[in-house]
Amino acid sequence: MQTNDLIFYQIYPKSFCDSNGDGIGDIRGIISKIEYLQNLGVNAVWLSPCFKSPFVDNGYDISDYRDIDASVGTLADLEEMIDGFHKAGIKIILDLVANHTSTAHPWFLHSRASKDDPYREYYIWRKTPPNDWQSLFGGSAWEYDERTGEYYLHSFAKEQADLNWDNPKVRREMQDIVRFWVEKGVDGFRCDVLDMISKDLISQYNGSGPRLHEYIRELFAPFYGKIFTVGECWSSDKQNAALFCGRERRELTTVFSFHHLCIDADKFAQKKPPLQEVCRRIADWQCVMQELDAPAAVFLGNHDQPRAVSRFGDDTNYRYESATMLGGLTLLHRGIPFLFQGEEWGVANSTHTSILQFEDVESRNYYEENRTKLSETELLKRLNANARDQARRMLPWTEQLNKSWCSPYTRQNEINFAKESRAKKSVYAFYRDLIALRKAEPCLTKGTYRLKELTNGYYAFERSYQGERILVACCFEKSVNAPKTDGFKPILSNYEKIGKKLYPYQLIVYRKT
Ligand code: TEU
Ligand code: CA
Repeated sequence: MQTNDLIFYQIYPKSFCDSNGDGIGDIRGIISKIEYLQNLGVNAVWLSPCFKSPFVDNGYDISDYRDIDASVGTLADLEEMIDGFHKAGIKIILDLVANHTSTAHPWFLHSRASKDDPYREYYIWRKTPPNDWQSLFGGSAWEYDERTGEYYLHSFAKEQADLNWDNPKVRREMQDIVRFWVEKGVDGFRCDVLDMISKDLISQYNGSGPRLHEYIRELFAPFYGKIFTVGECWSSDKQNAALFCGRERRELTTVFSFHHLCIDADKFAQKKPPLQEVCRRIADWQCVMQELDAPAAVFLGNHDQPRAVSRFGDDTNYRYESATMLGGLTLLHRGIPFLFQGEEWGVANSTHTSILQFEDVESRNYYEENRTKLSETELLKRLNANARDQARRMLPWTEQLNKSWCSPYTRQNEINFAKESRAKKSVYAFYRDLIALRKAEPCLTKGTYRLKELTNGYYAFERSYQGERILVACCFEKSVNAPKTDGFKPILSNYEKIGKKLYPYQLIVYRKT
């Protein structure tokens, strides 16, 4: 599959667009926005899970992989959506949650019923916990189940039981699910925590087990080269990137790597990361993937991250400038850009004043675990800055707050699509320009990447292809002297003025032929 020219847009179905006013985004809502996405210029969509689910982890706890949750629509709606995307020239990939199922999945109901059930070995049961692994959402990863007096492994919420991939039946089930959706016409998958499917229970670390690569290859073998696959692999680094993405490996199209988002180890306590360090890590990853001749997945946000403009930019004084500069980082690098819904309007974090306004299981657990250790003010500050809820609030299409399954976005009056689309100067308009530029310049889709300069004031990189060169300069928080640009002519900037200095969060794209 040709991947050079892909530009992805991630849709979080429950919060994207609500077509029937019940407060929950739905598939018919997505269908109604296909034209919007076409106008924006993206040509691929990643849809977060909308399968049958108790929604303990917002759909990442699946109870039926082949059906759609009634709260968001029907299978027929989804088929219509796939068709609609394809007619609009947009590829569509689904979320494949292979590491765990909901404990409401029939496999698990069988598995927990008795030790002799044929489904027992679908999950990971032990008489006593063989390690002290922690759930990523807090507490032990082992849950005691009274029915059979054993513990099962759950890397995430206790309602998300980890599958036993060492059981060949489980591997076959997952491959059948992949086949089911490929036959329905989907173009590929974003694979949830894929590097966790193989485990070594006596190791300290949950994931990256000894049979990981064998399982990935086996899962996609019948489809390799025909579908697009991006693995969410928190373990991916310089050393192992080749194992996931090396062409000869026949594993994945690309991986999401997270180094640039994990500068501070403590997720909730992290402060604004230095842009120089963020860009250094992006640049490093560009080089790693270029060396492999594989596309890098380029992104600054997703449904697990706070809003990029609030985290990396300045959503108060320079919201337009910083949101557009960050858009440049996502859309001008080598590889495949992934935009997260609302990013193209500069949607920022909102500020909430009570834990009840945070719905996410990770946020709630964090609050519970820390409420005796930290003050209420500190806890809310941390949640407002770093909770996943920030990415998951209903998308503000208009000024009006509509009914919403979660606590509403607090800046809707000021930041919304209606306003963005009316304004001459808007984040949205600039995103469209960036996307159009990317599509018009083979240098941006096919060109090589080179780090030109990285200082504590700005980042500059160059792309080049068949004698054409594009230079991108991104200024950080403060105005600094512009880099040398001999022979290059500016072709796009988020400021009208282009001078000897770069202004705060200024982005300038230059060309030389
Ligand atoms: O995320 C994996 C994951 O490791 C994150 O949950 C991460 O620990 C967290 O966001 C850090 O704050 C994937 C999905 O993207 C996420 O939405 C799911 O909750 C998780 O897997 C379980 O399926
Ligand atoms: Ca709805």
